[in-house]
Amino acid sequence: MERNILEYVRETKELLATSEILGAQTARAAALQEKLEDQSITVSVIGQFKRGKSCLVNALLGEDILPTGIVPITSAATKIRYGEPSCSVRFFNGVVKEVDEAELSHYINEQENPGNLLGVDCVDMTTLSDFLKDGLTFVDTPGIGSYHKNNTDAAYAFIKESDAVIFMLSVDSPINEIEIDILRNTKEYAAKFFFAVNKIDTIEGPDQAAYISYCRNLLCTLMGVDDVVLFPISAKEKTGLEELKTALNRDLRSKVREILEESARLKLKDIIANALSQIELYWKVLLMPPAQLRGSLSDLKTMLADVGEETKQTVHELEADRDIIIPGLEETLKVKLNEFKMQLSSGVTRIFGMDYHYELPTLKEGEESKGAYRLASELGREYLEETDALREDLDKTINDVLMYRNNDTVDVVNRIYTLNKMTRTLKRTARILQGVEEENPTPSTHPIKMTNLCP
Ligand SMILES: Nc1nc2c(ncn2[C@@H]2O[C@H](COP(=O)(O)OP(=O)(O)OP(=O)(O)O)[C@@H](O)[C@H]2O)c(=O)[nH]1
Ligand SMILES: [Mg+2]
Repeated sequence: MERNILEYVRETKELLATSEILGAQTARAAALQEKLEDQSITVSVIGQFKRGKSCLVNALLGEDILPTGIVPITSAATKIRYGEPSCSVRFFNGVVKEVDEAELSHYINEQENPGNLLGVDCVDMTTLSDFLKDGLTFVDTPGIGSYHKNNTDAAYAFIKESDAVIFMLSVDSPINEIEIDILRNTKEYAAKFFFAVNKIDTIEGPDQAAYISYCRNLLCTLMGVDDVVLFPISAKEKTGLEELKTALNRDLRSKVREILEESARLKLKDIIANALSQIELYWKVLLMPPAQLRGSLSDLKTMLADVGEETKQTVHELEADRDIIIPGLEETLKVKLNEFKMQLSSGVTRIFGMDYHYELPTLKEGEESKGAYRLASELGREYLEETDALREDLDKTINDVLMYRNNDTVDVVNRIYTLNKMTRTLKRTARILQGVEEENPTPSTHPIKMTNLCP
């Protein structure tokens, strides 16, 4: 590509930001732009459950940071960067809690936090391991394919963020369907692969050679290449790690730019594909038969009324303590407001099949309120006002969407025109990213016909 991938990411982000329905993809494009500007590489260890991923991360860092075990363990991704030791848990509701490293297991161990009841999104850690120097972010992901589906979902969600991947196999089970599926999926997002075959300490020389040769042949077929390098290791006995480290140092640190560009190209393609399907869904809502639309609108009104009632109930309970100052109440209500936004988003997705996201502010748990202490009744009233504003905002947005159906106004035609223009630009960028379209073709001489406005 002649133009820099960063330019495409920036342009796409600006284009997506002009539409009120593409908030989630705009946020992804913004994060991608930031990552490219920072030149930081994310390397994830991924694979089926119990392959020894967490053991490998501990061994590479030279510290037993992550919980490991014989039963399914890791339930959330842990991102580890270079820096003075720190550890914080990020929850889905936007709360970030600083924790002691020794407490980590309480949050990301399937056995201690079953089904991720605590709602942990991921963990951010920093440690002074030399291996992490030069902007490398190392990630331990949950195991895929165990009975605990939440771990599989969390791992797949994280694969999208990886630039390079250590794909973890193990000699105790030959490559299976689940692993083939993980590999197929990861190829869509990651630019560089390292294949590690773990638990090599459990088999003898001739069996090792036969196993490695079998894996190599199969991986060549799956990756569509003539050769792949495999790293036989024992994360437990700490053997074979130097070879893997040398390859990681050589291939990652010296090729940061190439890897990031290739990874950004794959990710931008995915962002565009998601944005296009979002626009398609939007059209579906617009073209819904009137009876179905009436049903969906009435479901929306019911949903908004229900959440409104719940909020009133919460505030009513606070009113009982109206003249009391309750420590920590302000923070609790901020968390509740984030949860309220998540509730509205999932309601719209359920009713209209349209992805809808509010930005969730990151909240530090237990942070001392800077201002004076406030009465419970005062905070309750503010909370009610904010949730009412959110409900009205959602009602208005959906009504704006319906305005598209009113064929009389010039405004409607303009908006449809803009959406179509956006669709064409996104499709063209996707084709350039795939290398099937020139970057600077001669401009089309055909004017756009108003009769071609609908996709
Ligand atoms: N013999 C042997 N056992 C290992 C090796 N590496 C890991 N194990 C064992 O394999 C089990 C699983 O290790 P983990 O690191 O928890 O595996 P994981 O892939 O992170 O597991 P999940 O997070 O549940 O997906 C533990 O009992 C480890 O002691 C190895 O190289 N050799
Ligand atoms: Mg693990």
